[in-house]
Amino acid sequence: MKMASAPVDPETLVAELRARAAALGFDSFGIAPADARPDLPAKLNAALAAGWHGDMDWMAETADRRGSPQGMWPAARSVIVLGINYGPETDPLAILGEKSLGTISVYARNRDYHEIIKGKLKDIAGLLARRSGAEVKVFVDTAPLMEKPLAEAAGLGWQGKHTVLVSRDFGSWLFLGAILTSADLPGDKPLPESCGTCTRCLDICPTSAFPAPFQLDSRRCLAYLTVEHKDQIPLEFRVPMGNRIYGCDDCLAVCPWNKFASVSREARLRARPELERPALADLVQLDDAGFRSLFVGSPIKRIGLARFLRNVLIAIGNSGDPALVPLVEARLDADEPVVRGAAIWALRRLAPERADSLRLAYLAREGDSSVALEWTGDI
Ligand code: B12
Ligand code: SF4
Ligand code: SF4
Repeated sequence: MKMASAPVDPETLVAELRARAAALGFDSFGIAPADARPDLPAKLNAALAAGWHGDMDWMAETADRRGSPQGMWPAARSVIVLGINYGPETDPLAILGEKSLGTISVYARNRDYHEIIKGKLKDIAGLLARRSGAEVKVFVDTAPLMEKPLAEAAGLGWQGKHTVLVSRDFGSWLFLGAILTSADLPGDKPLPESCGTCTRCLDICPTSAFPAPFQLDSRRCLAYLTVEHKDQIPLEFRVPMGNRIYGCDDCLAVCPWNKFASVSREARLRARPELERPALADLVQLDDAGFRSLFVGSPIKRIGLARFLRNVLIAIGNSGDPALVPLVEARLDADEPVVRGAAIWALRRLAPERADSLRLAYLAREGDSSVALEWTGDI
C-alpha cells in the first residue's frame, strides 16, 4: 500500500498511531527497528535443526524470511507490534479436574483473534501510510515473522521461560500482531527479562515440553499435538493430555505476572458459555453440520471434525466415566483412522473387557489394518 500525502514528523505520527491503536481496542503498542534482533536467524535455525517444529513444515520452508523482517521484506525499517488482552474471567485450570467436561484453551473459547485483529491492524497501517507516505505490510500470526521476540524488542514485555511473551500489565494473555513499514520510526525501550528464579511454567508442563528454559519442543507440547498435529497423538502424551481437547494453558496460567492481568475488554474474546464447560458426551456426538455451527467464527473450526473428535475421544478415555462407553462405540466405525484409533484407545481404557470382546470381529474386517495396533498395543 503506498499513498502520497504531506509527511508529519515521526514523534507526532507515533502519537497519532498510538492513540488510534488505543481507540481501536489494542492494549499494548510498541515500535522496534526492523533489524533489532540479529540473533533470531541463528536461534530459529537451531530450533529447526533440533526438529522442535514437528510436522509444521511451513516453519522450515519459510525460515529464511521468518528469521528477520528484512529477510522477508528488505525495505522494512521499523516494526510496530500491537497486543490485545484476552485475559480470562475464570481460572482456566479449574476445569482440568472435571473429567467429563472438555477443556478448550482460553484463546479458542470465542472468535478467532486473527479475524478480530486483522481489520484493526489494517486501519492503523492505513493511517501510517496516509500520514507518512511510507509503505506498510500487516501481519497476524500467519505471516513468516517471529512476533514474540519482535514484541520483546518493541518493549511489550519479555519472552518468559515458557517462550510466550509476558507483559507487566497483562501477564501471559496478550495476542500479538505486527505492521512492517519502510518508515524510520522512533523505537521503544525493551524491558529486561523478569522471570528471575521462578520456574513455575516449566514445572507444571504435563508433557515436559521444555528441553531448557526459554526453549520449547513443539512435538511434546499439547498446544501442538491437539491443534497442529494431524495424525494420531503419540501414546505417551494421551494420558497427560487429560481433558484438554484444544490447546493448553497450563504454563501460561501459572505465571505469577498474571496477578496484574485483567479480563479482556473485547467481548468477542470472552468465553462463550457453551465453550467454557462443554460436556464430552455432547461433543463426541457432533456431526459435520453440528461441528460447523458450534464453532462458527472459532479457530477450532480450522482443525476439522476428525481431529477434534480424536481429541475428544482421548479425553473420554481419560474420563473414567463408563456412561460414555456407548458413545465411544458409536465412533469405532468412523471413516477416518484418527477417529477410529482414538475410539479404540478410549474403549480399552474405559471398558477393557468389552474391547476384548469386540476386537476379533473388528480386526477380521477387510482393509482395516490402519488401526490394528490400537487394539493390541500398549494403552
Ligand atoms: C509456531 C507457533 C506455535 C507452536 C510453537 C510455539 C513456540 N514456542 O514456538 C505451538 C503450536 C506449540 C504454539 C503454541 C502456543 N501458541 Co503459538 N505461535 C506460533 C507462531 C505461529 C510462530 C512462533 C515461532 O516462530 N516459533 C519458533 C521459535 C523458535 O521461536 P520462539 O518461540 O520465539 O523461540 C525463541 C526461543 O526458543 C529462543 N531461544 C532462546 N535461547 C535459545 C537457545 C537455543 C539453543 C534455541 C534453539 C532457542 C533459544 O529463541 C527464539 C527467539 O527468541 C506464533 C506467531 C508468530 N508468527 O510469531 C504463535 C504465537 C507464539 N502463539 C501464541 C499462543 C497464544 C500460543 C499458545 C498459548 C496457544 C494455546 N493456549 O494453546 C501456545 C503456547 C505454548 C508455548 N509454551 O509456547 C501467541 C503468543 C502470544 C504471546 N503473548 O507471546 C503467538 C505470538 C500468536 C499471536 N499472534 O498472538 N504456537
Ligand atoms: S502449552 Fe501445555 S503442553 Fe505446551 S508447553 Fe505449555 S504447559 Fe506444556
Ligand atoms: S511462570 Fe515464572 S518462569 Fe514462567 S514465564 Fe512466568 S515468571 Fe517466567
